[in-house]
Amino acid sequence: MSTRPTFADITDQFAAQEIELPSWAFGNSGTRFKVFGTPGTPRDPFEKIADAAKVHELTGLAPQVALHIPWDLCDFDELTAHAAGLGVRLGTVNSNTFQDDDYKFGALTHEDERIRTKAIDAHLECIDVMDRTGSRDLKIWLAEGSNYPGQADMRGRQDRLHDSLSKIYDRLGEGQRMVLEYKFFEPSFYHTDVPDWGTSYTQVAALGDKALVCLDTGHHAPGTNIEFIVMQLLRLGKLGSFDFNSRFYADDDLMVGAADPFQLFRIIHEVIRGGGLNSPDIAFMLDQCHNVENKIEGQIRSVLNVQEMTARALLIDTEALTKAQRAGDVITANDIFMDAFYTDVRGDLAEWRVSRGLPADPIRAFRESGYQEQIAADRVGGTQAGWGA
Ligand code: PSV
Ligand code: MN
Ligand code: MN
Repeated sequence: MSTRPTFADITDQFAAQEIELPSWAFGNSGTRFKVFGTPGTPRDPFEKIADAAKVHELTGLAPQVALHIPWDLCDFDELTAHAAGLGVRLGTVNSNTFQDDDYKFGALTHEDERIRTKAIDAHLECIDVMDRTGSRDLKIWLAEGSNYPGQADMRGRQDRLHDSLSKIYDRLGEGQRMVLEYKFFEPSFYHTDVPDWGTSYTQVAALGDKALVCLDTGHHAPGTNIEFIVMQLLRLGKLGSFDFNSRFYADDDLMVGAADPFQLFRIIHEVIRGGGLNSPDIAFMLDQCHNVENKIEGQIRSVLNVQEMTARALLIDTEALTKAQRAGDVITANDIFMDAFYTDVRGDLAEWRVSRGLPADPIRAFRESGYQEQIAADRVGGTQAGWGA
């Protein structure tokens, strides 16, 4: 008798799925070259939240929105109420120490105590924001490093990073956490102060339980086995959050699942294997830019891609897989894995959505809703938000 789960067996598990949207995905952003503006792009954080809420309304998948400080500075009591009124919550607060001249040679690692203190204070202000919005996580991505051998004292920078992070960690309140994101290069090209999961892990492990690693799927060298890192961080209890996106070359920030759906499937398989699916301890976020595609549609497509690969990964016959693995039956083990990956769940998912009062095809529903035309007509005047505004 087959032990392969049916679609009906897995619905409860993906029904509970929540994916956090980044506020900056709704602004004009994309590349170092031309950023193409689009009519209807939000002019302030309130309009970004409204667009995010539309994604949630049509998919039921995205009840939380991450903020970026200072890009989203505003009255946070009003923003929190605005979000609640639209059926979403404010989520991860992302700090920004990469757009100020003072940070040319570093922020939390800077040799100059004045600048390092300024960078620490910027993070403490983010925690003040979290107190107001009820956000749990402070996400730290550092654009720090050097371009030339000999330019910087890598060891001293690592020590100062620890000291800076400790001061930020100490300010975290009850129930609040810090997640430290790594990235192997860019904007620095010789060395980066938090280039890999090992460095992030080392730094957060030295702080305590409230500090965890953030894994951005676009921040690895080509060919990296990302699902192995997912497995290891889950094993260590240190995976705090994902920044999902996909890449062909560098940190492309394209729609998750667009470049390599099989990689997304493999990552989610390890999430499930490690007990991380729907875990309240892991934030499943998108970190993307939409330069040429409609931004709201880009976010809808992305959350649906995550849902689709989750459903496929849940269809793996784990009992048979374990048996084949133990027996050293390589071909059968691989067949079982691939069989789930190749299962087309789109029809089942569409029916399931309808059974939950959601549109079968959320992108089509968005196009038919007239929302895009409405915001293009309404949002005239003011300055459109971009990556940095
Ligand atoms: C820059 O690489 C970056 O894409 C990081 O992934 C951050 O998470 C994001 O910007 C927002 O600060
Ligand atoms: Mn990221
Ligand atoms: Mn990135």
